[in-house]
Parts: sequence; C-alpha cells; structure tokens
Amino acid sequence: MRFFTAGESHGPQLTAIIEGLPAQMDLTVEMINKELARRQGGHGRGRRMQIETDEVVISSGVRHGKTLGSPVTLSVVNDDFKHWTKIMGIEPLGEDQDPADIKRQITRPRPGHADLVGGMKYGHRDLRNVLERSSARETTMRVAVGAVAKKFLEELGIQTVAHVHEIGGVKIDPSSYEDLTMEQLREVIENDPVYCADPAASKKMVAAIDDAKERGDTIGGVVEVIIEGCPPGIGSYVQFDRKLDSKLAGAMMSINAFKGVEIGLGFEMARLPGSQVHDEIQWDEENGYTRKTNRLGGLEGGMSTGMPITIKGVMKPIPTLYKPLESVDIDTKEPFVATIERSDPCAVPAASVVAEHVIATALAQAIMEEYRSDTIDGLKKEIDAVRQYVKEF
Ligand code: EPS
Repeated sequence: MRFFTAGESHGPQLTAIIEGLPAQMDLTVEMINKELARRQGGHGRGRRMQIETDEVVISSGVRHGKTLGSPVTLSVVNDDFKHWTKIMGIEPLGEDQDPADIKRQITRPRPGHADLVGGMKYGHRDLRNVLERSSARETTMRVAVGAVAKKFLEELGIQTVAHVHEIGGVKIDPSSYEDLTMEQLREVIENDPVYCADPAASKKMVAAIDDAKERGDTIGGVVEVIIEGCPPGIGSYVQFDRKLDSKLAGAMMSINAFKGVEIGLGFEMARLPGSQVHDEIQWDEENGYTRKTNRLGGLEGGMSTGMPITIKGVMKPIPTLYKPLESVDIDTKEPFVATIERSDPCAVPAASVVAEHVIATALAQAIMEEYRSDTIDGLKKEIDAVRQYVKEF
C-alpha cells in the first residue's frame, strides 16, 4: 500500500491517494470523519480550528461502502480558502498585477520553522510558498489515510489507541491506564480535554496550556501509541530496511514538530541492567508464546513479538510564538523581532491522534508487504493461519 498527500494549508483543498488497499473492505466517510474531528480537538488549539470543519470526500476506489481494490482518493476542503482566494490563487498573475501587491507575503523566517531553509532550497523569496506546505495542516490527510489503515487493521483483529503522556513537563501517572483495556482507555481519553487518562495530570496539563497561552508561549509533550493484536513476525531481522521498529519510528518522526521516539522503556533502558530490560518468555495452550513483561514494547529483532506494541513520540513546542524570537529579514538582511502569527499554544492532544494514525498506516503497510492477498477476507485467512501456526510452534 502506498499513498501521497497534497495540498497547501490555505489552498482550496487537501488530497490523498491510496493505492494497494485490498478489495471488499467496508469503508465509509463516517469512519474517517470521526477521526478528523478528534484531530481538530483537544485543549490548546488556536482560532483556525474554529474556521475548519474537516469532512472527507471519497471520490474513487469505493462503491456502495466497499473498497474496489482501485486507488482511493480522499479530499478535505479548506474552509479558510474563501478568505485566501487572491493570495493563494492558482491562475498566473495578470499583466496589470504587480507581484509585490500580493498580500501576506513573508520575508521574515520564523525560528524553528521550515521557512528559511525551505526558501533557500526551492528559491522562494516569498516564504509563504514554504509554510503553506510545511504547515501541520497536512496532518489532516495523514489522519484520513490512517483512518482507512485503522479500519484495515481492525478487520485483522488489530486495535490501536493513542494517548497523551506528558505536556509542558506534567507527566501522567502510568498506573492510571496500565490496567485499562484498549476500549476503556479509548473511552477515558475521548472524554478528556487533553486526551490524557490521568484526571489529576490532565487538570495540570490544561493549566500549563492556559499559562503558556497567557505568556504568548507554546509547549510540547509526549504521546504514546499502543497496538494490540499484531501477530508475531511482522518486520524482519534479515535486512536493515525490513525492521518494523525502524518503519514505525520513521513514521513517528515524519509528524510535524516531532523530535524523538522511544519504543517500550525507550531511553530508560540506558539506565537499567539487562535483567530488568528483557522480557522472559512463557508458553501456555490458550495464548501460545507470551512475555512475562513488555519492557521492549512488543518488538524484538526488528519484528513484532505478538505483545502490545508501545511507541512514544516527543513533540517540540510549536515554533510560531506570540512571544517574539529574533530572526533576520531576507530582503533587508536586518534583524527583526518576529511578528505575531496565528498559532496554537499546544497541539499535543491533536498530535496524539496524528501519531495513532501514522503508526497505524506504517503497520498496515508492513503487513501488506508481507501478506499479499487482494481481498480483505483472503488477508484475514492468512493472518489467522499465522496466529494458529505461531501458537503451536
Ligand atoms: C499551523 C498554523 C495554524 C494551525 C495549523 C498549523 O494555522 P493558520 O496558519 O491557518 O493559523 O491552526 O493547523 C491546522 C490548520 C490544522 O488543521 O491542524 C502551522 O503553521 O503549522
């Protein structure tokens, strides 16, 4: 399965094309819209989210609610485009139009954004040409594609959930979610303003976001994705580019503003002896091979072990600040203090939804690389056969 996304933040629409999905799979706009709405939510979002109501249009690859096996095209209209038709127009400028008159041109790169290097790389002296695509608005389509991937995984008995672990230095108490089922965890976070399972931490996170907003600053955090039901042996140790952990980590790092990834205990492993890191193996008739603990986060040797996969990502504070940072105007080469741009003080809750969807997409791709049936029922049979085989191995 491969896919592309396209679209500028204030352009007419965002688009994705997915190719290689199995046929006969249930797919509706409702399944995707539910996830798009979650991505738009979470305490700490800015004014743009009051303008947009992201709703997907499916314009190919699905008929009467089922995938055809042909490419699936998804699109979401940018409601804000109506305010930007002149600035973001597609048609060439008329002879009577002076490019210098185009409004909202940007010659002042924001520290921490793609603005400056992107302008250099593509020869854009109006840095708007960079930020329109580097904007996290793009994650809308990654969630849309991921919602399709999540449906695919669900059909194979694989569940995913993501939650917020930390915001602005406030950490979750792990005992608040460790004993919850996936379903319970999903329910708890869906009713929480920052998608966090620990009510005490959540309150402090909301306060930290409000405080950052007041100070004209932004704050980052850590999100965790949990996957249950993945059969053992997805990915491989035989070649570096087939390792599942590297694919999942790469997917996490592809999210705007993400700067680091941890699998299982992650960086904590550096501080622990091997006896407290590796998970002892056991076997019983009902469950086959399992591990007594899951400190390696469901991955050994670049392959899924069959235990839950746990992967965390860290999001830096959004670099568009009301509190100005120093930069240099590319026309005058004079230093300036950044002007105020519209921004979200904290998008970590939304980023947890994005993380869940990009990880679901990467896992679905890895499964489709290894199991090749062209129908969803064919794939289900293959995966069920693997599950039976590994139990008796
Ligand atoms: C973003 C800036 C803001 C965010 C945007 C990402 O948009 P605007 O420039 O229109 O104020 O709201 O996020 C989204 C639009 C979204 O859908 O998540 C940026 O600079 O990355």
